[in-house]
Amino acid sequence: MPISSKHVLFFKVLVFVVQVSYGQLRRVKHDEPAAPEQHSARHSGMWNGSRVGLRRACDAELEYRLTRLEVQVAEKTDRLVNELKDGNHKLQAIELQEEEIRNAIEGLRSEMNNAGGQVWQDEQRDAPSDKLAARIANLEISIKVVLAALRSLTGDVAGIRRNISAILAATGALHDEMTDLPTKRFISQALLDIRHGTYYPPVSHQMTASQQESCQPVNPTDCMDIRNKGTSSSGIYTIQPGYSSKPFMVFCDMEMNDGGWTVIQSRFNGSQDFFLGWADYKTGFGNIGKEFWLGLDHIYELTGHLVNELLIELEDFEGEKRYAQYSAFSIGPENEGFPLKVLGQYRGNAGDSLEYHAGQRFSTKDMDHDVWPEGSCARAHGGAWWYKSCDSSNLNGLYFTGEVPDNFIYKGMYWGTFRGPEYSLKKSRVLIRPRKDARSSATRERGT
Ligand SMILES: [Ca+2]
Repeated sequence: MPISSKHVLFFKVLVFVVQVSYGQLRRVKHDEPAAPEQHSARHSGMWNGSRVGLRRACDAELEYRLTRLEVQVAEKTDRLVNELKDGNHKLQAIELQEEEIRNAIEGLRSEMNNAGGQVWQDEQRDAPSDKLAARIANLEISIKVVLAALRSLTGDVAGIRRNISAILAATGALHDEMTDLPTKRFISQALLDIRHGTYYPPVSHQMTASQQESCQPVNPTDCMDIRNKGTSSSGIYTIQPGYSSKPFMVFCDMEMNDGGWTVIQSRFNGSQDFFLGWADYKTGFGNIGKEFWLGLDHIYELTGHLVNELLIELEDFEGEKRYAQYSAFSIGPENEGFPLKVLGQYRGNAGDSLEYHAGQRFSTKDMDHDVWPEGSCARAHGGAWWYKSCDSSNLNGLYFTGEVPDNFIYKGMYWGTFRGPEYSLKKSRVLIRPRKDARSSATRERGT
């Protein structure tokens, strides 16, 4: 049976109860004073006795109807709770019924009060009437409880309705996304079309600018990669190491010692200021074709996941050239302070003035990572390097022309084992290239 008709039936029962009670009480009220003889003639003939009997009959009738009403309210409560759980589409009907029940009960109570008041006025209050009044009060409390429960359930249903709306919205968005996803069959067909040169991306699968970029010819990963592909002239090239998010330009030396070297530092005339801060050393500065520092970010991208060789070329103002080569070189990421993580075996003729710095973090004049607690090596020695406490080389130091004044010892661009800290060199170049054995593991990483 549909909910609305059940409620209508209940309402009709209530109205019937109200009408019957009202009619009964009206008769009690009107008959009593107006026709005592008639009344007594129809019944026992004793006026006093008939008044008492009538009141008792009235109480009995009220008690019977109250009992029915109590049972019905109790049943109705259970049914309403169950039906509310069925779904919120019934909510409106229940809200309407709530109002009707309230009105019916209110009408019944007011009639009973009027009638009861009249009877009690005539007869003074006695025990049965008090009992009836108590039951009416209880009934009223029960109805209030039902109404409160209804309101609470109404709130729950409204919350559930909001949740369902949110879920429906999310489901709709998911469905939209799913319809935008290419199917396996679509991808297979597109690959076939690409192979036959007949592929045109549909509008919904147009590539973004960055996706189109990734379809451009792949950049070489470093200068060795360029040399391996047959280029043998030194110069500026664009590379993109495997762990770099975007390509950048470097100077490649393709002649020195079989070539394939990426230059990470170059100085030869002092035109570029090297006494700079962390941000500059991180991102790089200078002119790639002249004097420059490639940048710790790029050096990390080139060496952080692929062990390189390191080559340092030096020249003094007398034209004397020396070199220091290390079999392995790798630095760590910025959050570790770009440490000189790996420094392999030295060979060359400049002497080993870097071993002292192995394992140290990079320091600049505004970023003190050295192990000299009292001061800043970078500020004291006018450079930026993997200072310890402090240095045996300082290739990013101040640019002088040869011998430095006493108060500038250690502050020049020096290499301790070549001309010592009192002499500032003319030229310095720092170059890297992947170790031959590292290349094969790197190509495996790239899946080529
Ligand atoms: Ca310090």
